[in-house]
Amino acid sequence: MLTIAVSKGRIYDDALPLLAEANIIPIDDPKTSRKLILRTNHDNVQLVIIRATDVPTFVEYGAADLGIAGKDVLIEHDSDNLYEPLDLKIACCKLMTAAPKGAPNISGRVRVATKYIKTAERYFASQGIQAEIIKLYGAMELAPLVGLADCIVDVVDTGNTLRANGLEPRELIMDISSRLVVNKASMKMKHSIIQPLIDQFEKTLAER
Ligand code: PRT
Ligand code: MG
Repeated sequence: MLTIAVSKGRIYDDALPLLAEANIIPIDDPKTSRKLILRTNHDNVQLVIIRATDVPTFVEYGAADLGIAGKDVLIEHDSDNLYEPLDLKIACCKLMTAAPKGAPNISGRVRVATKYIKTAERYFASQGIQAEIIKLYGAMELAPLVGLADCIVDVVDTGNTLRANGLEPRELIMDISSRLVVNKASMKMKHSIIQPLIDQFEKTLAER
């Protein structure tokens, strides 16, 4: 059995065409089904539908052989125990700082709300800025509005969510795309199915 971990939503939507090019077609649709394991057109290939932040964990522990995860999630997960053979160039966005529109840059200690605590810590340290990082699990945009933080670190696509909440993008931390990740043991034991899959993804991406 080959198990592929993906998250519902934008990564799933962008991964479907890639999987289809490799002739992997889910039978169930996560939008209408509550199943967390999706069968595919192959008896020996299944998808597990999990939270985006859990994908590296499933793959690292071998609960899934492969996974698709955002680079934002991977750098925050921060593990050497995963192969990352391919940039799939899907679910692209930017990891940025954002602050209330027009607010002056903070000098001295800055309070930052984010779910990317390790990444934010590293970023502000690299800039020589003293930062107090406040971990949130969602709705980061709210934090500066209610005085919880001076700024946030979050992923931005169109910027509409920032604008709708009176915030503006400030510094680019990193361009983000989703990556294929592979369990190290699976890469060895299931090489004869995983390598052709990687090759097919690569071919599809090259033709795009
Ligand atoms: O939603 P959930 O809490 O389950 O988890 P998640 O937010 O980690 O998962 P999901 O599916 O929303 O995102 C999965 C991956 O998609 C992320 O890890 C990123 O690599 C990537 N990605 C690409 C994005 C976006 N674009 C994006 N726009 N992830 C989140 N967003 C958010 C953004 O922060 C904002 O709140 O979507 C909202 C709309 O963005 P704007 O800028 O277009 O308004
Ligand atoms: Mg989300």
